[in-house]
Amino acid sequence: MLYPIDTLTRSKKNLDGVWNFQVDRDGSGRSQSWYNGLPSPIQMPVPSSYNDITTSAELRDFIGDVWYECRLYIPRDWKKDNVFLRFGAVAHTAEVWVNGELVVENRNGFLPFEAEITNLVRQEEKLHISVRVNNELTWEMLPPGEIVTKTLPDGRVEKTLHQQHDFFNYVGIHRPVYLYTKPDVSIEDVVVDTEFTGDVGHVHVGVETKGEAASITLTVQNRDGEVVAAGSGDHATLDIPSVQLWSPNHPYLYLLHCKLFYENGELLDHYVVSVGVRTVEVKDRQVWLNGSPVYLTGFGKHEDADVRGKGYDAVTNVRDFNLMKECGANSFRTSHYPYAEEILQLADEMGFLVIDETSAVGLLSQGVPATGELEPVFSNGRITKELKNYHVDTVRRLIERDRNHPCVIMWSISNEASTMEEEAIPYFQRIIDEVRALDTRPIMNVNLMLIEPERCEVSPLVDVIGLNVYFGWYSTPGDLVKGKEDLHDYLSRWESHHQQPVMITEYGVDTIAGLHKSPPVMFSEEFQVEFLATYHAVFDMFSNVGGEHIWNFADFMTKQDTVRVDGNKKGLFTRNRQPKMAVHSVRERWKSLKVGR
Ligand code: GCB
Repeated sequence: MLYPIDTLTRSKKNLDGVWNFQVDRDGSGRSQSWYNGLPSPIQMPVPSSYNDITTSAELRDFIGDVWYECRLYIPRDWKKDNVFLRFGAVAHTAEVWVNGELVVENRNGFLPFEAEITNLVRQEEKLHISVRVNNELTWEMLPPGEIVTKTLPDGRVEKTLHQQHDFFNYVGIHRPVYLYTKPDVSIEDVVVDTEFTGDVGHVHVGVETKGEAASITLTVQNRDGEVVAAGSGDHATLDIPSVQLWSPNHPYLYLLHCKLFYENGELLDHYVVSVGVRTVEVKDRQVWLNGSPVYLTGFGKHEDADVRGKGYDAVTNVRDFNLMKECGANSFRTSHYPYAEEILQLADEMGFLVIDETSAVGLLSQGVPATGELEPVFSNGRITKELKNYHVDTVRRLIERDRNHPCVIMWSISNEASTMEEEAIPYFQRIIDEVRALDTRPIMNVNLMLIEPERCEVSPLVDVIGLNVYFGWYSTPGDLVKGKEDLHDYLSRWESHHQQPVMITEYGVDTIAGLHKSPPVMFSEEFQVEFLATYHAVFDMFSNVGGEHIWNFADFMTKQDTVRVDGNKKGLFTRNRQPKMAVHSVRERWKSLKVGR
């Protein structure tokens, strides 16, 4: 599904703004035909999570259905085109009606979906779009979770969400909503892959079309608008002489124009893709970019901001990227779900290497113990065929959505699954087979520190091993001497048992901005500085460590819990995107690190 853009043959209309909204307390909205109009709506911004927009604790923690609606006119000049309605993401499940007709259902809170509504468009009347959104998690979807219901003495049903992850279960219409047009004979998909020999860049292009076109032309323009390569047909390799390679320090993007023509030369469809020429591979226990080893510096992030929750917000994103550049980060992981397409577009433009993660977070026993034994989930029937199919569908949709982005260098298939079970092998093999059938990028799986290197069944199947490590925090809290020893021992064991590079995908400590302690104690800014420095010294002892991502870029909201003070405070920045003290020493380190170490 191509991202909607304006071209010579296509138009789009952004529907973001203030929509009508209503909570469906007893789940009767559908039987009462709320898709024809909400009885007593309030105002709700789109895109945004709805949870923090009002002052109601009931709405923040509500479990069940809510409804959104908006009405609009279709532009006159769209009459002859096919019209599509596209949602960037709605968490977690959605049903969409247009003019009272159900047009699409979606069960994935982090990926786009759309419906063709050409037949429902009446030019002289307003279009009525209605969306039912549900935020319940089950073990047949990702992220997994469970709703436990209890009937109270007064007959009311109380629902409690048991989730596997710590980030707040923000929900709503989270990403931009578009109406867009597509001609009858159209470009349905474009797949781009790049490599280079010497100073010639090779852009391999595959174009999928619908309908009968007489010819397809492909041209590559440089930043100055000059055509630097051209070809034709639905499969072609375009060679760019004196190519400018894409990298974090030089995020050079070309524009690939694909055009479909009728026999008489009439233009039928036109689509444009940004192309960064670069290669990624894993060899000699390192990640290589454009033929040289690259050491990843950066963060695990979240789509999270005050008031907006997980709603897409360009202001926050550009600020985040500026802060990351400023402290020497060259990369980030989309922990723990696919981020908005607009974020990847920005990463292409500003130059960040992205580890693109699925929403498979927490395929583990309920309530992960910080230390000790994990209960099985793959061997006790917890992980079902439905969940596996959902995971396969997620990686397929993720790759189809993101594969043209030069910023994406790796797929992360899960975060903190129970990978010491033998039964995890066929499950993950199926996911990995799906990824490999669709794309050539390296695959990573991320382990929590309870996974023993000698017993991890999934690591042998992947190209890069992600490790989340919190020794001296969740184990031996506050003791960095022991924490350092344990980290060293853990990394040594990974080094001797596995041949792949290891990426430190998480390390960090909760830190209250403004809390100062000497000598350092947990939660103080001094402790965060010391913890990070201690870890960095250990990473530098291992040549198989291919990168370090601090957990987290910024403080973020979690469910209410005794171990969280107004959210997870492991950010290097506050939730308002202001620096904590540790930013300075991290910047000094990352700016002085040699790319390949
Ligand atoms: C982890 C999880 C991450 C949590 C983090 C923490 O291992 O992957 O989602 O937020 O620990 O701070 O506890």
